[in-house]
Amino acid sequence: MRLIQNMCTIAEYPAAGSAAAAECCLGPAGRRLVKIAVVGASGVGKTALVVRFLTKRFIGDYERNAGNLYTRQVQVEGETLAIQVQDTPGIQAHENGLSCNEQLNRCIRWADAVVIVFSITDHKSYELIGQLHQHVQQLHLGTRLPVVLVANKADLLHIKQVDPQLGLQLASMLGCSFYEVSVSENYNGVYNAFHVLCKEVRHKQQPSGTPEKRRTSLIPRPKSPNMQDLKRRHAVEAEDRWMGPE
Ligand SMILES: Nc1nc2c(ncn2[C@@H]2O[C@H](COP(=O)(O)OP(=O)(O)OP(=O)(O)O)[C@@H](O)[C@H]2O)c(=O)[nH]1
Ligand SMILES: [Mg+2]
Repeated sequence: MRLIQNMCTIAEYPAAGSAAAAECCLGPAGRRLVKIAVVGASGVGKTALVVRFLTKRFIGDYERNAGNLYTRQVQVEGETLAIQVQDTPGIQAHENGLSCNEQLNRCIRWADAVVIVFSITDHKSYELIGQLHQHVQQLHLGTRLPVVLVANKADLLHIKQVDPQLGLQLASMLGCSFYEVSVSENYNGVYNAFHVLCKEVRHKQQPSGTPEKRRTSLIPRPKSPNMQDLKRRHAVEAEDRWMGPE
């Protein structure tokens, strides 16, 4: 996947049912659009992750609870896609459930794929993953939503509260991909997490061997004679001509 420069920031993601949301599958210039929401507890590095993915840079100090929508073009498997990444405010777990307001729910419903982030330095952020994953799935009932679980701050092993191995186990239990990353120190893991999501969405939107593809391969093409055919035909015709008079 290759990122194409020219990022723009939009203050609000389109509300469900709005004209912008209706264009859900097509981005600028009619490109296939992939919409990704990044969710997780407060302070786990959601904004840092999004900024790192889009700019390759780690700044270290980010606006808290930012809810920006970033638009960018990316290349995935040879196709240029329009990608929208929605950063979200931190979620907290309460006794009676998660603190997901309607705006956040709208954002999760809007998304084609979700990145769920926790920090290995914050056990509470890990504890709410199960509930959060369930909540995300409930908002997408009837579809298999591509989800990636990201364990961030891998550079802070000396103050870890969660063994990254637990993240891997949890991801396989939830049936999603898992990436242990350090947004501050390593770009590759961040890139891979988004790349795998874009690929999954792309395959979901256009599964390989779609009727369109199969139809073209099933239509018998008129055979154009190759050189050997032509030589053979020419030889037979010459023979016929030569044999003819006899
Ligand atoms: N050491 C280290 N610090 C990180 C890493 N990722 C993020 N941080 C720091 O963690 C803090 C929180 O990062 P944010 O990106 O603001 O976290 P957030 O999840 O967006 O937080 P909210 O918007 O408040 O929900 C910042 O001080 C970041 O610099 C990392 O991989 N390693
Ligand atoms: Mg943030």
